[in-house]
Amino acid sequence: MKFKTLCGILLLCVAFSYGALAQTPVNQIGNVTAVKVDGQQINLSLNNAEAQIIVYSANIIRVRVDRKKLGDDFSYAVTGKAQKVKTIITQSDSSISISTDSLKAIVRKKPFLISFYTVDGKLINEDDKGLSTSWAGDAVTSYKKMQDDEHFIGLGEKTGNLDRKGSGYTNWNSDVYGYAVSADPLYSTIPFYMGLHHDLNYGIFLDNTYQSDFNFGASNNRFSSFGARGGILNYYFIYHKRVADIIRSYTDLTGRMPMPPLWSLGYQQNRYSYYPETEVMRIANTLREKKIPADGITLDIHYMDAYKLFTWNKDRFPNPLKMNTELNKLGFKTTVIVDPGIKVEKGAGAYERGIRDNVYIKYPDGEPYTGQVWPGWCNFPDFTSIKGRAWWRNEVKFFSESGVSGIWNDMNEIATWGQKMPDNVLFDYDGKPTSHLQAHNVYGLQMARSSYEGAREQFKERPFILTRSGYAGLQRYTALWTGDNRGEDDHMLAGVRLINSLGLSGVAFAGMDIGGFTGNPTTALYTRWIALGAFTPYFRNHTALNTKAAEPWSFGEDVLDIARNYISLRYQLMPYIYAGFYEAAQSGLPVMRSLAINYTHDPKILDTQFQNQYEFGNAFMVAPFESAKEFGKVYFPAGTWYDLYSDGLQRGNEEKIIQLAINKLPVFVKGGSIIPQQSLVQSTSQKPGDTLTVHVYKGEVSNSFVYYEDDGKSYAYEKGVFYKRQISFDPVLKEIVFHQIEGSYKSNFRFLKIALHGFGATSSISVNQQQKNLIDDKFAWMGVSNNPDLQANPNAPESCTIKSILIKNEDGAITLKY
Ligand code: NBV
Repeated sequence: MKFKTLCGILLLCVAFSYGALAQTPVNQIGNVTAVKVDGQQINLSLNNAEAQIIVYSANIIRVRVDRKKLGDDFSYAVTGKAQKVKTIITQSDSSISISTDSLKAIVRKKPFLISFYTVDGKLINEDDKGLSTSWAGDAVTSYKKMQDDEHFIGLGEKTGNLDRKGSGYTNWNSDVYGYAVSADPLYSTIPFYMGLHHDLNYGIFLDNTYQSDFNFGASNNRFSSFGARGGILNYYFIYHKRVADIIRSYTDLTGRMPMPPLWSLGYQQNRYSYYPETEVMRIANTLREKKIPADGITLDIHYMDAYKLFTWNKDRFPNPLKMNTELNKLGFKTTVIVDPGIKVEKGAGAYERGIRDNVYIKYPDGEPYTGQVWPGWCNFPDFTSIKGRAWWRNEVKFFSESGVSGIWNDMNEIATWGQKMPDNVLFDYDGKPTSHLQAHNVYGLQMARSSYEGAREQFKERPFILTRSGYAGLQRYTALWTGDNRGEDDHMLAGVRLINSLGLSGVAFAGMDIGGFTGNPTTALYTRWIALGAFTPYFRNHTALNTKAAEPWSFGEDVLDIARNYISLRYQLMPYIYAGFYEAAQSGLPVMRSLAINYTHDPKILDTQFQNQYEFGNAFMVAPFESAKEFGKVYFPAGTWYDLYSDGLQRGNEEKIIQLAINKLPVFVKGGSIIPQQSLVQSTSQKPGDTLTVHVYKGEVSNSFVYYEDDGKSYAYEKGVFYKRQISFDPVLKEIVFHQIEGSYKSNFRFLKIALHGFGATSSISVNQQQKNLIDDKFAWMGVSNNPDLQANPNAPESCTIKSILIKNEDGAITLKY
């Protein structure tokens, strides 16, 4: 071979291998090459990317990284603005240090690595030194070193264990009819989780709407990682000592729920589908006749004319306004289902208005995307566009004109037959046109937002909005339920974990189909599930087409008794539950709380045998078990615990095997708890009696409870028309104090009955310094003693003995000393 030819071949080989190198399958972020500090923000140039580190608040540091120039900021999730806080930024050749009063980040320059520390130097979280941040194709991933004994919780609507260690998850909103208890992904995306190790807790929120992937040491023993298949790496690192504060900061970023209408916390009766009108009225009347308190009736797709949105089937529902008004008189509110698919039908009102306003999502050639779903071939509104949302808000008028009070957003993943929406469908994305790949995971959120905003404009009272699909921040507009579960034991327990995980991820108002959507639960399972449902935030019984009847009277008299007991209990606890929702609206803390919130570093709570236990508000601990079990092992975390029914005392930090009975859901009350209870009503539209019973359970540590009332339906509370009062218990000072009232609303209750549990022989108490005698009382949370309307109920659990006193509910502070 000639020398020249040889050189040529050699050159070619070198060029080829360089080319291959330049396109290595994984591209690392590289070294920091330039640093520019701009107030609380640091702009970094890197070999292969650009980055920004932004101090968002004393406890939140945001990281943005892109291979291109970092563009404008836009988020459907984040509404919280960066705050001005004291920030100290120093630099050396090798690193940059960023400190606030609560958190410190160190950026190493060669290569780029970020680690987070407490102010006293404890390592909270760090990039994996070798892996850092990299791209594989368009997918960007941040790799964090797995710390010793690190555990992970949250990530929204995700199946699996409370402790996510060893698992990996994908976020791509999916319609998963009758899903398996291990299925992933489900319907919604909340890319926020918390890591726990060495008494340190942190949160990471990856705000990227492309398909995202999380790995918590699944098939690897080196790292936890998060990333997305497109877009930029954009995450918020949150540090606080307490999980509750991390959730507060996360909801500072993504918003909190508004106060729900009180009726939406009552029992909701549902099936796919109740029709015609006579059947709806039969259900409503039967609930009243059988004295099962209820507030909601939900209409599934058969209320529509051939499933066409914004229509009523006039044969089945000749006069919806009249029917809904009658239901209102009986104390029921109506919620109707909506799907995003608008039938393509020349001349049809809503469809034509959508064409006129140019609201439908389109292919790149300008043809609307047409997919098949219930009504046939449909177009789909672009809820990511201002005009799409405006059109929907206006269409929602149809429901206010029909006397509807709630909107249930279904199929908004988007679900179509075939479940394969093409990638090349275009969305406005609020003026930043993008493909389905980026818009998919926010479609449900934007639909729920449009329904909420429409209802807020059109409805006279606070609306109830429910969604199946969503993205981080959905709590600002809507409640969420966990879709098409099955009538099986492991679904009931998986549902508990799903709701708990949603609660850890900012969504306080969540529920599952009680009784299971597909299939038929056994009688025992149905009974257990409906009792449990009374201790979930959104309490709805729902079942699919072609399943057996699942109303509380469908499983025999005993089940009816038990269902009535627990639903009645929920209504008596309404003041307590409403206060729980107020707390969620104020701080983001969920109503249904994984034990990881209050007992974060007690290793037992992550143990799979105890992971389904949860707190409902701050007072109750619920221990759910499979329906066929006769005995169950309960873990009692630190503190003193009372059996709800007998007041039997139980020390904390102990495991105990308890006997299970079908008429008794295992529920325990934490020592120190304060629980307001009202008289039984059949609907939240009924006024309870004028005495509020306030239960106080003696405990070893002080506690306080924020009692809250408002009218339960208008927006007046936003202008201070509420009644709020802190109630505290102090075992050292031996006092119970009702503090000054805040707000201008007048309480429903003229009297307070103080019910003391576990106060032993105490026979008198001073009320604002006047000594009064206590009365010995028999008390049961449910059953005959609280419900004179009912015959003696053989399924009522036992009663206990308490001490009580009746006092006037005065506006000034009331101090009781025992
Ligand atoms: O609208 C019918 C159902 C509804 O009952 C269910 O709750 C949703 O999750 N919907 C799904 C449509 C498909 C059911 C096969």
